[in-house]
Amino acid sequence: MNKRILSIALASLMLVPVAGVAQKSQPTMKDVLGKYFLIGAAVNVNTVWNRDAKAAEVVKKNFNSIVAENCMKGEEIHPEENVYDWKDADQTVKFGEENGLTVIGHCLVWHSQAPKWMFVDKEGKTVSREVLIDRMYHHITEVVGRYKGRIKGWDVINEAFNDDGTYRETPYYKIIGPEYFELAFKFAHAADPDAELYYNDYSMSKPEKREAVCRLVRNLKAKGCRIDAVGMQSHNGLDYPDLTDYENSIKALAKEGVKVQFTELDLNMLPNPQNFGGAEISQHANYMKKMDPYKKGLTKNAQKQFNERYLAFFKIYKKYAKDIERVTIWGVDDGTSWLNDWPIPGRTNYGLLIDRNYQVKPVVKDIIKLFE
Ligand code: 9MR
Repeated sequence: MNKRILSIALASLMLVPVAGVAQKSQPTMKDVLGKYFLIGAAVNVNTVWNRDAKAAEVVKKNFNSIVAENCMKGEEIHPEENVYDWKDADQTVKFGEENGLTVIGHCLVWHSQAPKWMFVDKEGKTVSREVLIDRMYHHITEVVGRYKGRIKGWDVINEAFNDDGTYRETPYYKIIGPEYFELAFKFAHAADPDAELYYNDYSMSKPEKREAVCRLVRNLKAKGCRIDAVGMQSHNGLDYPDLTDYENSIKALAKEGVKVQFTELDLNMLPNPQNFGGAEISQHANYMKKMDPYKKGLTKNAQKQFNERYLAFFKIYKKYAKDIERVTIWGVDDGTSWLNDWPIPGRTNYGLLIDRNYQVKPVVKDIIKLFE
């Protein structure tokens, strides 16, 4: 071998291990946080069908769990009384299974995005209690039954309390009465006895709401219902929720004997109109330039606040890891996050841990360090 060939051969030998080592030395969230709890993302249909291939890659690399952002909601999956549209939901479950991701189901009973036909008869008149119970039974039985053994757990009821702890006056509540909670959990359990069952809500750190949900857990248990965990959605902002209140909710729920999940974590970086917060989807305000200050990117100061706030939440998740079953980010990347359109449409928000170019944000390294 002459000298030139020898030096090329040596150089290429050196490159291979160097590249290999470089890849291995970058653990992702699922590698490290995954030892404590499930770490997930809400996925949309473009991701699971690989139409957004970059999003699909980012999910596979960084997370070990998924939940459908929209396609398992009543309106989508059950558009008419005896008509189900399974294709996107089937694909979501398939995407999860093919990539070793634990699949979570969202959501069975929710007043918002409920199928339009659910609460009225053919003449448009409100249905009777018996009819609605029957419809709820069929909906839950079909949807949960179809994915029996393939979905780890279901958000059985979503957002059923007001922030002051009173029952939200949903059609389910008005037509059936508070008994609908127990019925929904029983129907879901019968359809897949091995599936975990959850109650899920936003603004869960508000003391009145926390107390109402703890009471719900006690009532359900007293009635012999299965309930494994409560989801604190965690659509957070820079100045809400109060972290002590947040921790108090984790403690209170754990005391009731259920696991805690952070089911829809994100961090709203934009100014909110007065009295907005939580995730009340019906809230809406018109676009104003001054409410959209970071079109070209966060300022240094805002970036610093973003990092510190995310770290504060993950410190709490580490502290209470034994009580926590799952942390799920609500979306994959900033570009497709619902926060760009709520409560003001068309803004540029930065609430997630993956940016618009599908790059994992720098704070993730520090989050990972917390758990190493
Ligand atoms: O992120 C979802 C968005 O794409 C939908 O338009 C919206 C409509 O209901 O629902 C969003 O997800 C909500 C979730 O299902 C329940 N908690 C609040 C979430 C944000 O609104």
